[in-house]
This record gives sequence, C-alpha cells and structure tokens, in this order.
Amino acid sequence: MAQEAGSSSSNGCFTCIARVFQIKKTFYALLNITILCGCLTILLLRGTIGIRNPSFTYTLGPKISNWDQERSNWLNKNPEFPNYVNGKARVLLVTGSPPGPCDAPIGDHYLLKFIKNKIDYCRIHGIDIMYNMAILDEELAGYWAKLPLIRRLMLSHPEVEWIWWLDSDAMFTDMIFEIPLFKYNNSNLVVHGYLELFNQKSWIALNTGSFLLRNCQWSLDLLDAWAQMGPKGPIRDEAGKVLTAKLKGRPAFEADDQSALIYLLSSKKGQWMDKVFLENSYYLHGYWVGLVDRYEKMMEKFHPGFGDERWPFVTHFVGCKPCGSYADYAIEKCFRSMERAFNFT
Ligand SMILES: [Mn+2]
Repeated sequence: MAQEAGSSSSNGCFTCIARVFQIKKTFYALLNITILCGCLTILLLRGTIGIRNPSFTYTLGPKISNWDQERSNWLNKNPEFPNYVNGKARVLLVTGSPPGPCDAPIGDHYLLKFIKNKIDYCRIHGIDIMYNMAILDEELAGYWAKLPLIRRLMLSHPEVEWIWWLDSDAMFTDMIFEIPLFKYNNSNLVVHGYLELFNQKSWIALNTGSFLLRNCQWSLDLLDAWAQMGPKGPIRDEAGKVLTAKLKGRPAFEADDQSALIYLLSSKKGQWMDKVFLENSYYLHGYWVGLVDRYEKMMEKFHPGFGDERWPFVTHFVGCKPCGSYADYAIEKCFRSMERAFNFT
C-alpha cells in the first residue's frame, strides 16, 4: 500500500502529463473522425444535389474495353444460347414508352396498337422483343433513354447479335418483308439514311427511330461517345446550340439523340463510318407523311414483301408524339393516319 501510495505521489507529475497526452490523443482522434464525417457528408451532398465537375465526361456505366473477348468466351461456355440460330443472327427488337399514362387516353390506346403490331411481326419472324417502361438513367430521359437501355441489354444478353431499336410511334406496314441481315456482315450500325444528305450535314440525314446495332465493343464505344450530349440540363441545352449551328436545317432546341449521332459520325468520319451502313433500299424507317395517303394505290398495284415505296416496311409517325399533349402536326390527322396504317397492315 505504502509502496503504491509513495509511487503514486512520486509519479504524480508523470500521470498528469500522461493524462494530458491521453486527452490530446482522444481529441485528435475525434477531430479526425469529424473531418472524415465532414468529407463524407460533402461527398454525399454532392451526389444528392447533383453538383458535377463539368470536366468529367458523362459515362453510361463502368468502362468496358474487352467486350468482344468476354462475349466470345460466354458464347463458347453457353452453347445452348447461340448468337446464330439456323444460320440466322439472333435479333432483339427493343422499344418502350414512359412509365406513366399518356396525357390523353387515346394515346395509350394507340401505344397498345403499336405494340400489338410489333409483337405480331416479331412472332412471325422469330425475333425476340423487349418493351421498356423503366427509367434507367435520370440524366438520359426522353429520346436519350434508348442509349443506356441498349447498352444494358447488350451486356445482359451476349446471345443477341443485333439490337434493333424501334420507336413506340413506328409500326410495321409490311408483315412479310425481312431485313436482309447478310448485307451487313461488315457493319455494326444499320440506320435509315442518305449519304448525300449526310455529307451536307443535314439534320434529317438519318433517322434514329429505327436502327440496328451489333452487340460488340465498337457499339459500346459508339454509345459512350454518343451519350456525351445527353445529360439533361446545361449540358444538353448547350449541346443543342452546337448542333443547331453545325447541322443544316436544324431548329433551335436541346440536343436530341438523332442530331447528336449525325454530328458525331460526320465530325469523326474516319473513326466510325466504315462500320456504318446507311440503308435506303427499303423503309427501315418510313416517314408517314407521303406514305399513308398512298395505301390504296399500293394495294391496287402491289402486295406486301417489297418493304420499299411499293409497300413500306416501317411507317414512322415522326412528330406525332401519340402519348404527349402537343404535336407538330394536327393530332387528329396523326391518329387518323395511325388507324389507316394499322388497318393497311
Ligand atoms: Mn419516333
């Protein structure tokens, strides 16, 4: 006891210093935790309120650079899911509409007719079909939504050789015609378009309402490059100004996926165009104005199976926005024409 008491008193000062040291250590530890918490809070807030460093480029997802090899490995390991069945490439038709109801009930009625028409065509021709209503990326809403969707489908379906995007406002008007896929053995993107207009940088040189994209690394790279103008807000608004300035005939509005693709392909021709097939020998996309009024004449002279001006493969109601409350054309004319196309088929 005495020993202990003595020791305690003789070491009093040392205990004091040790205690102060201990308090300091605790203080610094707490300070560290506070700073760490502060940093985490700032990071979280940045994410929540969406502050972005403009020097960061937008990404559709983690960078993938060896997809061709990975996909080929997968196909070798899963022979029950081949990308070619009886010599025919496996095609997945992808379409979609917003998750909510249309502004008017008649819009939903026509969306139903459009999807019925697509299901019929796909069933007859052995094509897989996928209808998307989910929002996959808040940044890429509206007409940009197809990009993250296509990317995701490519990665989750290595057995699919071609993804075929078809707008919800497009319908098959030739149920017999088949896409001549053999023509595209050396291409990765097939889109309805005209080289002459493309060389003039016309904003209607090609149409992204209907296009085929091969499931490969090239396509993932294209989607990444293509998506750069998509994020909504200042990026999309500013990009819209660039596109209107650079593309012939383009009205002033925010960046859209079609203009962005034309701009990307024409400004980097050497990088992309050797794998792009501009198709116009049949209507992969057919502009409805000028087609719907000729159906009777077509029926007099021709029959389905041509896919071209004699019997258009796809009739696309560009500008009609069946699900929205405004349209470029009188909405009455749109719905009347859709009904005609539906019955023509
Ligand atoms: Mn469309």
